Amino acid sequence: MTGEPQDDCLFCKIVAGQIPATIVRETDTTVAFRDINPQAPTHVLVIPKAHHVDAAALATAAPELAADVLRETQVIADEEKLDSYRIVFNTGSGAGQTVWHAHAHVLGGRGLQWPPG
Ligand code: IU
Repeated sequence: MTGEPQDDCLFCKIVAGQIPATIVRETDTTVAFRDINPQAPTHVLVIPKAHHVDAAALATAAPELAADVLRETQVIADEEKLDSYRIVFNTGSGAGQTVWHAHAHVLGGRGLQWPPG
């Protein structure tokens, strides 16, 4: 069920402290940690603690929680002293989503091309 921890979800396991991650910030509702395969000098993932499969499901089921995630991306950008950065929610396998727990990528610290690949 949406919002409930899922036994087979890696990000739910990070939230539960069952698998390691380099956590940079935590709030009552969100966790931010460094991506294990960074695509930029700063590459942090911000996730809701509650399980929602993607950004669309999160925005529909829990818009205030979606706002918490977005707010945290701003805090990360400030803490990482990023003047320019990109917030990405890959949504669906065709867009490159590989982990089915909503997450925002915060990418910065280098020039970023547009359009993305
Ligand atoms: P995607 O948008 O679903 O493709 O992003 C998933 C990201 O999660 C990807 O950048 C992975 O490198 C990252 N990641 C991680 O940081 N830690 C993990 O244990 C796993 C994936 I699994």
